[in-house]
Amino acid sequence: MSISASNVPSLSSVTKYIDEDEHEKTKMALIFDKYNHRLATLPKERGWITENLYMYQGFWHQSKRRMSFETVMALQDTFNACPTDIYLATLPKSGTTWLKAIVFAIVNRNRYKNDSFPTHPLLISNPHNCLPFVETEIFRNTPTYVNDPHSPRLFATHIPYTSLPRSILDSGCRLVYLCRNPKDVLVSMFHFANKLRDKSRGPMRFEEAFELFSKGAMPIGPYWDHVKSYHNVSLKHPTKILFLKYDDMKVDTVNHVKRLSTFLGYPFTEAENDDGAVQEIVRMCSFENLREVNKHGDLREGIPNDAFFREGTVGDWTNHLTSEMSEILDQITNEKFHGLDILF
Ligand code: PAP
Repeated sequence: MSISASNVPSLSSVTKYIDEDEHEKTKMALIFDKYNHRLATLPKERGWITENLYMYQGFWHQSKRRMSFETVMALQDTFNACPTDIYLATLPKSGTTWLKAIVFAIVNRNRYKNDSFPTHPLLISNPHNCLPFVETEIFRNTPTYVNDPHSPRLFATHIPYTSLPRSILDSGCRLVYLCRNPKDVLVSMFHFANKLRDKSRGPMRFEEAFELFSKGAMPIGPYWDHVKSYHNVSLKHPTKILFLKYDDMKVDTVNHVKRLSTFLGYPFTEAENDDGAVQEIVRMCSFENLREVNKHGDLREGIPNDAFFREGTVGDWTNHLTSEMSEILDQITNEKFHGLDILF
């Protein structure tokens, strides 16, 4: 399968979206049917949002969802990367939405330079619509916003490095990895799961989330293995893989936007620096601004736009974890990240 970049974003006719929805449903059904027989062979664990998680290639995945082991298998079998692609990789709840917004804004800044409020895509739509996941794009007929044919294709992914489609690994394209303090990831995932979980299962208790997280069983976890999979390669290929931390980005967003723009090959000119172009991107992609834009509507069935904007802070874990829970996670993190320069 090859996913090509679409042209100018247009909020076109309703008919197109109805067709697109039908196309997606059919394609999802085909992919699930093709790979679902593997389910019986995979280790199983209690799920956060869906009933179960299944271990594929050392990581826990949902089944029959856009983010699922079936999707990973389909991508591994069919996805064609281009050397000019840019990938943003994260474990869920590590700042994906924020990073998508920033990278979309950096790469497309000249394209929307003269647009007045509110025509910039980030001022009218969820960052997830502006920069798609490969996992969701695989089902689409016409790719979402993306870029013009002269820009690189921008994709995000939650897939661990070791399970990425071969063509991404071989293409030599650039990749940004963003990680976040495990305790804040746990808290963020806990709230997200309770928003999206099937009501018949009742709310998840924090103690249960903690227990599952600690043993690695969260969607696309274990947390530590996911982070390490990208950290290892970022050390070997620093010009191709940029390893960032949400916590650092919150402290100094301006310098991170500059660093990202240089890494991606879109450095700010002196004139742009003088004009405050960096600060403008920081402001547009701020938690407060994106939350305001996304306070209504749904991203897709059952996922409200506002589910991606909760607190947007560092350290909310102190309001959820007991000191004993905190110590247990510290101990696991120290062991798993021993000798690595990954500190929070
Ligand atoms: P995803 O992987 O499912 O797309 P992701 O965007 O990684 O989710 O995580 C959402 C978290 O990022 C939320 O954290 P919280 O639950 O601790 O609040 C959300 O608030 C935070 N977030 C979203 N947008 C921003 C932003 N612009 N700046 C900082 N944090 C943000």
